[in-house]
Amino acid sequence: KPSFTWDDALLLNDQLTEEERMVRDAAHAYCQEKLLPRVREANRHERFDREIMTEMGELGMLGATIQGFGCAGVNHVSYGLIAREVERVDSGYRSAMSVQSSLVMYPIDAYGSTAQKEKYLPKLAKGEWVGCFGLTEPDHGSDPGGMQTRARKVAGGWQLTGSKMWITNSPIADVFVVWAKDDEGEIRGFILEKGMAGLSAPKIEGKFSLRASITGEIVMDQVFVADEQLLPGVKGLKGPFGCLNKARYGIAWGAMGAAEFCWHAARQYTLDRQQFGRPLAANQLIQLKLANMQTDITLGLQGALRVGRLLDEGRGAPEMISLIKRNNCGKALDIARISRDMHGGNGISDEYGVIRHVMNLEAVNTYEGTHDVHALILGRAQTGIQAFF
Ligand code: TGC
Ligand code: FAD
Repeated sequence: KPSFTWDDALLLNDQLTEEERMVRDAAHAYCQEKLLPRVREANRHERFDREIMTEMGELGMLGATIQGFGCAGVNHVSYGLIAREVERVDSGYRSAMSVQSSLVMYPIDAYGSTAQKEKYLPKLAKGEWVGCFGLTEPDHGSDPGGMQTRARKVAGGWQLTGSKMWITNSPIADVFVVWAKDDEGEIRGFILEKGMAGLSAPKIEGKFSLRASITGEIVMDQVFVADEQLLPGVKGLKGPFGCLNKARYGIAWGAMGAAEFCWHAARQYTLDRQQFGRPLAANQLIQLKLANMQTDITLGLQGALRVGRLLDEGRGAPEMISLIKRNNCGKALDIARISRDMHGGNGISDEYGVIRHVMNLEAVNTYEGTHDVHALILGRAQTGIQAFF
């Protein structure tokens, strides 16, 4: 009979091209050799090692789908495979990578002027500059359309005032892609730079999730931004949402990487650990949990691969991305919690890594559109009725 591979049940590997496998293997090697040894201390001490951006840049992992400007120019499936390998180690490292790629480099490439692309993309691709993306505000998270940040037109440019909250990378960012409403109430994108008068990015302390990623605010007090810093190619919410499509897609792959770590850890732990005179893995309840993990991860990866192929063909709709972002993040969080339980008391120690993934996936399930907000997007798409308000 045909053989069965327990950790690649539907033979995802066979569905990849030679080039995609090479990208995945290079990302896997870097993540296991360079990121994994750092992550426990980084998580314990809430520290993000800035060098990581330079290392990722050297490997072509930043803005990987962009053509030219020193970027790798790979397809969406390869980008997803990179996200899966990075998040297998830690969601915080994937956060840093995906914000730089999908939320900073992508809008500059998609909506920016030639001068903006030439100025920013090569340095961001190398990790010489770090970027952040400011959409969420203290009083507007799920409803970014209600944002209060204002861009007033003044001679030669714009004056930005307002604050952004929960911004990945902001305290160490050189480049800030910020969304604000203009005098007509239209949402516009601006590129700000570290050091501009009136701009600050204080760190948010005390996170119990994504501790290896740095998060902060963006505070803008009448920041003057020259006309050439406006992203000319887009107006309205579709600007930031266009970026979110890319990032949410990567998260759907990434969350499965974190889930795979937790599943493999649970399998190995329950094979090794003896209770009642035999391995934990000999119990039906344990095998049921492992089978559920295997099923959810296998299907989640197949969904992500399918959407990646559709994006590469230009047929990937935002609702498809909502479906896989919601499903894969929710399933990954469940898997991480169950794996933690299967590790017993050891499961709460960071020696085993699983509790770190549980804590991380709480944020991953919330950012880039919460689990329930994506349900509302899918509900609207099938009923035609908007249930947000
Ligand atoms: P709605 O009326 O639905 O749409 C307004 C305009 O936007 C267009 N649009 C999209 N365009 C492209 N892609 C999408 N996914 C789009 N979704 C909507 C839409 O066609 C319309 O265009 P137009 O031309 O007709 O004006 O807007 P709404 O205000 O009713 O939206 C509601 C809702 C809930 C769907 C939306 O606001 C939402 O998705 N909320 C979640 C917010 C969110 O995801 N925030 C993420 C912040 S960034 C982040 O979390 C980074 S974490 C990164 C990390 O560390 O990894
Ligand atoms: P809220 O919108 O207040 O939601 C609270 C709860 O209410 C949720 O359960 C939600 O599902 C529910 N809810 C909201 N509206 C409805 C409704 N209509 N019907 C039913 N339920 C509803 N943002 C950025 O712009 N850039 C970043 O780089 C970034 N990085 C982040 C990093 C971290 C670690 C975190 C935690 C967040 C980050 N975010 C970032 C913000 C993130 O996108 C928001 O936290 C998220 O969109 C949810 O917004 P909120 O926190 O204001 O929650």
